[in-house]
Amino acid sequence: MRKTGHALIALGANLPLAGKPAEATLRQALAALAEEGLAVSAVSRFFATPCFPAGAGPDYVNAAAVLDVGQGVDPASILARLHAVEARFGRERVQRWGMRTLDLDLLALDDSVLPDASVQDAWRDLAPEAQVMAAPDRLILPHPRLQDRAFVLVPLADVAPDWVHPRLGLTVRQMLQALPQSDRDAVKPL
Ligand code: A4P
Ligand code: MG
Repeated sequence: MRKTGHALIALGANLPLAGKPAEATLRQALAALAEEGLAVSAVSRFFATPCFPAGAGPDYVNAAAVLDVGQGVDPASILARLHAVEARFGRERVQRWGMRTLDLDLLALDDSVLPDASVQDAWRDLAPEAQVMAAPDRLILPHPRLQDRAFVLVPLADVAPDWVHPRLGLTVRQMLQALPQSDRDAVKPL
């Protein structure tokens, strides 16, 4: 039995929606999560971050949040509700890593490793060339790219600095410390 139910999520947007800036979309999305039964217990600052891959579009606004999801919740149902909120805010999956009005990723659910340790490890260790080509067709937890990305880890450090990656044994703070200083410096509070 899982004792707690805390989901960590990443929010990102790099296109305006209905004439309003990405920042406004993130605020509306946080309110919409509550309507989906996902109680938001902490929200990071909002950050301006350079688009990855560089040149693929405008800068992003990124944030992270903690959701209280209760005991024994089905992780797939959390992702489904994140997708429902994305759909409400006009997310269109045109191109992988493409521009979007709202992207919500499930970063972690407590110390869950899904679907199992070897599959999580394989996705996490994917070569950069392969990352562009391949997208998982099932839920992978923790999110396979979270340890690589300052635009995820800097906001996450606001709300869950001591969360330990169940496969790497590192805290958010330690994963962030392992990134190049230039990556961290490029993530600027709005
Ligand atoms: N999927 C599996 N595991 C997960 C998980 N833990 N969380 C599946 C979310 N989704 C998960 O995701 C692709 C597939 O992965 C889905 O079928 C989902 O069920 P997606 O959200 O549909 O597609 P995507 O967002 O285009 O791809 P992906 O892999 O989520 O891209 P990323 O990694 O989210 O990158 N630059 C900056 N500065 N800031 C950003 O936020 N975001 C991206 C998107 C690119 N560049 C960015 C940013
Ligand atoms: Mg995504």
